[in-house]
Amino acid sequence: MTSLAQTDPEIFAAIEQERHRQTHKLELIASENFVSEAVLEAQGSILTHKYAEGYPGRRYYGGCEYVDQAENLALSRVKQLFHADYANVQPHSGTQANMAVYFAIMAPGDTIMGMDLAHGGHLSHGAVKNFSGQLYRSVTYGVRRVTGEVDFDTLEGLLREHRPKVLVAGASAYPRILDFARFGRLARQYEAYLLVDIAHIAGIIAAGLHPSPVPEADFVTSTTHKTLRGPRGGLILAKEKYGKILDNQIFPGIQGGPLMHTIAAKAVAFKEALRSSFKRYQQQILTNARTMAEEFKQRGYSLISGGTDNHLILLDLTPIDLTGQVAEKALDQAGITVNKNAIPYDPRPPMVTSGIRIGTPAVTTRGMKEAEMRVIVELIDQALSDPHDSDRLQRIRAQVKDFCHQYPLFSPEWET
Ligand code: DSN
Repeated sequence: MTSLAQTDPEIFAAIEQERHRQTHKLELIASENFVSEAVLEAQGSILTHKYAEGYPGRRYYGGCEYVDQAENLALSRVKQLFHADYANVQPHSGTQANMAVYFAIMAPGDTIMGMDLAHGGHLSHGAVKNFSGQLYRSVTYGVRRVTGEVDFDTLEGLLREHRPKVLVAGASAYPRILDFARFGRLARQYEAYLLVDIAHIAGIIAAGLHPSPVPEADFVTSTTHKTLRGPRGGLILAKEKYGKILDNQIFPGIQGGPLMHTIAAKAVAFKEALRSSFKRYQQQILTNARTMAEEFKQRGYSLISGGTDNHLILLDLTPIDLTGQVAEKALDQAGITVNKNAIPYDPRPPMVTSGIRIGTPAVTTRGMKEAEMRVIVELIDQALSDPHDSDRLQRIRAQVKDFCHQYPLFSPEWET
């Protein structure tokens, strides 16, 4: 990046420091990942120059023949990956994908029903501070206090009482399999559209290691950068009959020019996800998460739902008398990046919380396996056993740095 270093040394320095942080710290934020060099090259390419409002073959600008090729490749690959009839790869984010679906089928004041943010749901599923909770009448369901799993009995009662226009399934901090077939049956019974937001688990679904919502749902939305390991962005899948209205909602409805460099990078990521190594990669994400869960349990930690079926675990810190805020800060000082996270029925406010969320996609991309997961839990345990001892946290940080040194951000193992 010699040109950047000369033109803008401050931004160059920020990027280099971030590169150093990503390389020398343990990235355990469940929604983050590291992309391949090929994805980075497409994302950083000259396609950023091109305006292409519209869709392949029907644009509002000339000179779109090559970006059309890129978007068509992204579309055909993502449809193949998820066995979907229709796809739109233009959403800039998962929230914009959700917004396009809502605008396609709801009028302001209609009722939306999604998982409570405090129980693992997402802002764009009807949270009060999000447009989805302000434009629409929001009703939320949650998980059972004892099992930590979706409370389908209460959910059905709410469906019967409120008759929402849209039922949203999907979560940001839910460690168990989501029973999309059951969501589908309930949505049909109570005549609600079913939207499934697979942002967190898209890669696991693409690999066939979590049931797919595509046969059950009217609409499936996702981000492209979490387990799917692509560039930052969103997508929509749906039955063909909704194609025209969804296309119109994304453009000209809520977005202008699509980000063609990002769409090309999405196409590259979808190609990578169709390779056989991607299934092995997703399997390793799951094995790593289960290994961590078992290791934490053996050390006496409490896990929401008692374990995990996917890429993340949610630690309840109440029994060790720590807040998520204190734990996140201590771990950060120790070179381990996680996020504080509300646990179901959390008495503490969102900036404090009683839990932390830990995910394995990024460390798995680096080639770390079960043995490394046990080392990571040992390091976390050491840091949390005395979160105010700065000297000790600094010593752990040095250990983390040495440990990370052995693993490139993107393991060659996943390149084929
Ligand atoms: N911010 C994402 C996450 O961390 O789960 C969801 O949008």
